[in-house]
Amino acid sequence: MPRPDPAELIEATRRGDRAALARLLSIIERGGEGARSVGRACHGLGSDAYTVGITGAPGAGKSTLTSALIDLVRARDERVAVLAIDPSSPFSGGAILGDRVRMGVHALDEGVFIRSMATRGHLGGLAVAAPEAVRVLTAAGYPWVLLETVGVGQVEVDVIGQADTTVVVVNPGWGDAVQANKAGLMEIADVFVINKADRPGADETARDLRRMLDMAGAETWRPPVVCATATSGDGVEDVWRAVVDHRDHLVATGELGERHHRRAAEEVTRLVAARLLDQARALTSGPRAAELAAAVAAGDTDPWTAADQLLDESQASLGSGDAR
Ligand SMILES: Nc1nc2c(ncn2[C@@H]2O[C@H](COP(=O)(O)OP(=O)(O)O)[C@@H](O)[C@H]2O)c(=O)[nH]1
Ligand SMILES: [Mg+2]
Repeated sequence: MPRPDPAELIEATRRGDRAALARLLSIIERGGEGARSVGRACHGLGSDAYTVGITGAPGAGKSTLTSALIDLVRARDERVAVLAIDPSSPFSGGAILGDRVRMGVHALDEGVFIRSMATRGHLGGLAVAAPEAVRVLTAAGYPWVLLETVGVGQVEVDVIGQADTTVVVVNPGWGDAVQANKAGLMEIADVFVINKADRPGADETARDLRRMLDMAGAETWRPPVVCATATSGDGVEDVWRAVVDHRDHLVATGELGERHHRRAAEEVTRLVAARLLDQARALTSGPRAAELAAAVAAGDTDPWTAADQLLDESQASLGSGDAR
């Protein structure tokens, strides 16, 4: 198969070619120069998709809720894309496979695009890839992008922090609320959903959560706590209404623009950090680095001096025009 030209793929994507869209996302996932050129070419195409992050512990019902939300958005005749983000497991991961099966009901709907994304294999890879993927989906004309991710670690919190509205899904029982708090999800939640409200204890959990929010103090937006049963669809309308209310709030207060500005700054920072890390790896893998490491090991010099020396020498060679 000939190597696809990103510009052609983007054009095809904008005509509604889903296979081309899938290929663009694969390029994004692989990272490197290919991802960069796709990102550049997509930038500024289409009006921004509104991104809704859906996070919570494994098994909380994120995929089921996402699927129910897709139904709702489709009933309003709007198109929607879903990125199921799994930083830990490759495509063979059981959870993602399960999601595919569950979301299979939407597979034949042209207005729905569902994609799983795995890590690029390096720290922060997904945090870099996610906004690029959203950019591609924006170019493809999806007004809504749902990001499903397990809210367990810093990478996940970073990814979800890029959503316009973040929905944190917990289940009845005090443990979940405490867990969400510990995982740092409390600060990033714009909407709380107590899913599996068909089980006992949902009202108590809602009360506990509201109390925790009260203690968190005054913000311009107080995250609503919504009870839902994703499997039956009960309360899913309320979840979507809370999301739309939050969006309206962000627009009315100008916060949406501020969030975009902050995210743009963070994206630039991440890109700079990634480049510098590449440079650091190159710098520390050469013969000179090995020589200095040997000197540190032998006790002839200390690691700080060695690092300074390596950096100074690379600066000097940059100055003399040796390197790029
Ligand atoms: N009783 C009940 N079970 C639910 C509800 N929502 C999801 N589940 C079940 O919980 C399990 C995990 O759901 P899933 O959507 O895969 O969770 P995820 O890991 O957060 O994506 C599945 O067996 C679902 O059928 C609900 O509202 N009530
Ligand atoms: Mg899931």
